[in-house]
Amino acid sequence: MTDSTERAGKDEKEFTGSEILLRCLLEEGVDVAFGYPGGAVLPIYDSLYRGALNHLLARHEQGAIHAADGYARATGKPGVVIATSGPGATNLVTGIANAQMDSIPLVCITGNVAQSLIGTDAFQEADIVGITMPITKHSYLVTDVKDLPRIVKEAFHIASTGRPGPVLIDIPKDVSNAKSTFQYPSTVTVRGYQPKSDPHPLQLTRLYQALKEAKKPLILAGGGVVTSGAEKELIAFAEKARIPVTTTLMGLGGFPGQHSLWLGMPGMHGTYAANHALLECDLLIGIGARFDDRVTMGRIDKFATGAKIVHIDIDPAEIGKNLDTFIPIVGDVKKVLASAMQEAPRCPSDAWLKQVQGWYRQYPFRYRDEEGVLKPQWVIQHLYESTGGDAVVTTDVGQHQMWVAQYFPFARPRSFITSGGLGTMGFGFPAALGAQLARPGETVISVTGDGGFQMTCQELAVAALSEIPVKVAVINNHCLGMVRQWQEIFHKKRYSEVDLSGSPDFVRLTEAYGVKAFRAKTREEAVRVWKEALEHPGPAVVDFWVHSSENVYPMVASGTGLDEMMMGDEEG
Ligand SMILES: Cc1ncc(C[n+]2csc(CCOP(=O)(O)OP(=O)(O)O)c2C)c(N)n1
Repeated sequence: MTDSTERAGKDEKEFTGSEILLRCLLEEGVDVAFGYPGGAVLPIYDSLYRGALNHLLARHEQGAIHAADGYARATGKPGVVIATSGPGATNLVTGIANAQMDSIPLVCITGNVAQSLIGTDAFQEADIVGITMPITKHSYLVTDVKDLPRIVKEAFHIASTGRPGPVLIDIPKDVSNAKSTFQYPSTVTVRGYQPKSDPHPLQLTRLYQALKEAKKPLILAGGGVVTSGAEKELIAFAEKARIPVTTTLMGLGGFPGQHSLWLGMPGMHGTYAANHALLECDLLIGIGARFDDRVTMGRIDKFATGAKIVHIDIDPAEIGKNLDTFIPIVGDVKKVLASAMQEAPRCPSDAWLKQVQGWYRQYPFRYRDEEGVLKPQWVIQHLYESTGGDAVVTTDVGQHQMWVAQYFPFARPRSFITSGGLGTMGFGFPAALGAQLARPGETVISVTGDGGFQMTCQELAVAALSEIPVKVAVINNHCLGMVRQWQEIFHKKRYSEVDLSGSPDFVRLTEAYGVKAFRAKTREEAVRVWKEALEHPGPAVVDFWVHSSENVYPMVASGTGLDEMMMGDEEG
């Protein structure tokens, strides 16, 4: 890729590469960066010394990148992370892959050894551009300080346009020390990169024709709806054409969980209504969704077999990747739906709507309520009721993540922040810190497992020091719940390495960081301490000791059809 940039103003004064980088970040309107220093980024950190840019010192680079990711998901703006060469850079790898899988805009800045040392196995040298090539949207190794402004401009542009994703900028130490004048480009053009946002009118006409013919239409809305800010257009389109909507894990909040057309989440732990609608629909409109195996179970032969597939996505590579597509519509979901809602005909779907809404009412999520037992599902319901649903919720990965998806009906986009594609334990808590910084006046709750919390709980130091008032709800079942569940169901209860005995006392651990902590073992305690935690002006952790052998239901096993749902304890 090369540039064609217009220069804005000329300033003959010379700056070091690291000062130029700082100026570029400020030009981009970056209001917070997350990171961790080291030898190769000493010049960059020196330029941050005067505090022109708000920087948060994480306690691990993985914490820094997940925080930047949480910031990006909460705002839609690129998150920025800075790490040193070698181990600092490799500690970012999980976070980069995580952002790539969920199409999250990040600009990841790494230092590298001086160019004269590259390739010599120098101290703390790692080929981070090579390592992350398959998990970034784009990456740069800066070889000349004069290229830095153009590269930063391009990096923010690429990260945040089209299908967003992480962009890496690797800056050797000699480049950050070298001097040059500074001019920030006012425009950016990257050859070979022109994401198409307007849909082809012919494909839209085909869609309208298909809508006229469909008796059992269904919308499958994914994270692309949230990314493109298309929630209003989606509501208008679904209401006008009278089509029920199921939202994937990444799409939750992209369509209101209280809307009468909503059928809940589909797939492995989805609703009966959504899964059966997928089985029976005659027109399936995938919108910013990628038909992944947590929705299809990898059984394309059993998935929406009677349906014509319409696929709307900004990324042409997604179309036809998993399913044969009858009507491909490449474009920005918001623009596509804005056109479609004007002209879409009303589907002849009354009987179908009655049927799917009946399923939704008849088969709600259920769990066995037992006297004196603190159930994790009840805790999630309580988090919802105590906030009136008015909160940004992040999760980690595991059972608690699925219970949040099931029992916390999100009304707004960007209010549910979760690691959908990579399924990264350790994501949720630092992501909540980034989200809270992005949305200071709002209640931000990090729902996490006792396993996942231990992967990044060192970031409690950041919460304490910067007084970030995140409320952490540890759904503590004393085990790696989701793995335990699979071992129970698929490995004849041969529980192997899922017992988390030896975990610290989370209350004392949290207090050691200077953060307020509570524990609840009963409902009464849960109600009382959660209220206190919410009212506490600073960060707080609540350790909910929940029933440890609870399973997430319904469940569809990988490799089986959506018609083979295990309904669980409350089977009816
Ligand atoms: C980094 C990472 N390692 C391993 C896994 C596999 N894994 C998925 S869920 C899970 C259990 C999570 O346990 P916990 O955090 O306690 O949450 P729970 O399922 O009990 O709610 C594991 C180990 C993962 N998703 N991420």
